[in-house]
Amino acid sequence: NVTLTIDGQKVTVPENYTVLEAARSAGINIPTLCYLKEINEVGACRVCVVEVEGARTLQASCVLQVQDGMVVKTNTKKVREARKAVVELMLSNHKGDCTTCERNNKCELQSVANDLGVKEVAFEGEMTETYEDTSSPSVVRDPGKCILCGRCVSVCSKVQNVGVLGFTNRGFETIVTTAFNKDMRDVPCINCGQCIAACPVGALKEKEEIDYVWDAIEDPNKHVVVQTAPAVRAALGEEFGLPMGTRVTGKMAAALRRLGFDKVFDTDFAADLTIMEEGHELLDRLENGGKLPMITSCSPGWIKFCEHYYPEFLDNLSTCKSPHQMLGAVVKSYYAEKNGIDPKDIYVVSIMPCTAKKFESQREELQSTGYADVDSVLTTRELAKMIKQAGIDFVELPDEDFDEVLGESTGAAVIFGATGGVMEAALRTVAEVVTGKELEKIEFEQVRGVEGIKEATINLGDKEVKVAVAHSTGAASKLLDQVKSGEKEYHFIEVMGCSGGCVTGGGQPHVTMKDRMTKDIRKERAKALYEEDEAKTIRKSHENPMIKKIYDEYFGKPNGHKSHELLHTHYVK
Ligand code: HC1
Ligand code: SF4
Repeated sequence: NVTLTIDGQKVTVPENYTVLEAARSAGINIPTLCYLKEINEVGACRVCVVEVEGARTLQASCVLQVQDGMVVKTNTKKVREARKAVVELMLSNHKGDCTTCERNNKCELQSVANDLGVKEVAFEGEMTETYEDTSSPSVVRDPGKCILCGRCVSVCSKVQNVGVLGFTNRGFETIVTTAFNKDMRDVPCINCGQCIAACPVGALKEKEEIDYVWDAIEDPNKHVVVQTAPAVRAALGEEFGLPMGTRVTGKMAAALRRLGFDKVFDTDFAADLTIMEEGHELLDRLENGGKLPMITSCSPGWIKFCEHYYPEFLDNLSTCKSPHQMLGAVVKSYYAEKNGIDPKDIYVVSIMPCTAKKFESQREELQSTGYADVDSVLTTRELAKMIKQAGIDFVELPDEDFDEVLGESTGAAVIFGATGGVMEAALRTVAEVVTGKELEKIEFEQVRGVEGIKEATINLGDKEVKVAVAHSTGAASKLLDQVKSGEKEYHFIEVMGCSGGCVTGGGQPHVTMKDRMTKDIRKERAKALYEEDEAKTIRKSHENPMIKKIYDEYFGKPNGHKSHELLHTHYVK
């Protein structure tokens, strides 16, 4: 440990701390903009400058290592003026349409400017010429709002190992863009939206689909069905001021009904269905010499990453569609037939924590009934906007249930939203199918938690099955490189495109810098899902009575003919 003095206060912290972290631990808030813990620590924006005794110039506290005996001042006239000047300069080249901006009231630039008491834009004049790129089905870029912090660039390259964003030009002309300034649609972006989550301002946002959904709801000829992903219930409450990790499943169902959806279903039902299909697919591959390791296929960012960067693993992907696509296909077949509704009149909306799901829903491979399985995908943030537009007092809503049959799910399904969850859910079912015996303990703790790559060896009767779990496509690259080189061997791998799994998907509520400093968002939100799992009476997918019913009435058996037609697909690049 080292002891330093910050604003006259003695502070003792671990020696690997920066001055910024030391100050925060002492309750002193130094503003930041370009700083993103462990991802973008570059000291570029200089909004976090402090005075250090003995140093001639102001120092960026986010990259300044603490030293024993250091004397730091964070609140002098010199510091305040320097910070203000930095922000004024940024504002002078920033499209300041705050009231109509996506990030109004959730913008880090706005709040830093406010906190510093910036009252006017000092250097108004010419602005860098830019245009909004709306070509991608998932991510919209507006460089006119970009403050060149580089957070998106670092996330895309360091965490996701994609690297389609970078700085171009010099000086005043500098912008963040793609190589050769190509449209987002034309670069190998995987649509994960992690750049959106990292952006402090409104320069990156999802492609909004709210108006299509309102139109469908208003259309008397449309039967509009909505489904919600596991991870949405763990984060939606944050948009209405509830603490991170508050589970709002019941209020969410109530809100959706009040918005006017005809049926409120749960993607979790289809997560159980996925486990039935994927579990049996794994057993079939193990027993009949199929392609191994089998790799999960529910995360569309990961699928696109595999197509672009690891095409040699395409045959390793499970042929299962992702759960929400399965549910869409089931709604437009089984549900349509049972209720005498023409599938052409059904409009399926998926509420997802993910921006890549927007791209996925438009894929040609995913239209098994002759219609798109899913018609619109809204992020958690977009759902919150609809609820606000409708004037619904979310916090005061009662808890309601999902609608019958396609709303019934188990604890195994809800943990899909956290890294390791699909693996654990699959193991709960596969273990019991193989051994014919009930598991004594259904929790597989080895695959839980936020470590980048997790491994376990599971005994299934007389078989030993080696499994691995990776989250973020960066971690997936490391794992796949080891598999490719023969260094590691597995039977079954779960990959989720985002670090932490769906709970921290690119469509989830934005998190303030203060919360980022003090909490691990991944853990807080995952906790809500594991709680819901524990609260469920049925916690294994194969025991879901409605899953049994749908196999009896419609699909026959897992991986049967009808399943293949509706629930499986093939990705060929
Ligand atoms: Fe996910 Fe999935 S878990 S991919 O992370 O398999 O988005 O939540 O809905 O489809 O069920 C996302 C979450 C989600 C699918 C399921
Ligand atoms: Fe990179 Fe993902 Fe953003 Fe695409 S969506 S630019 S892959 S971080």
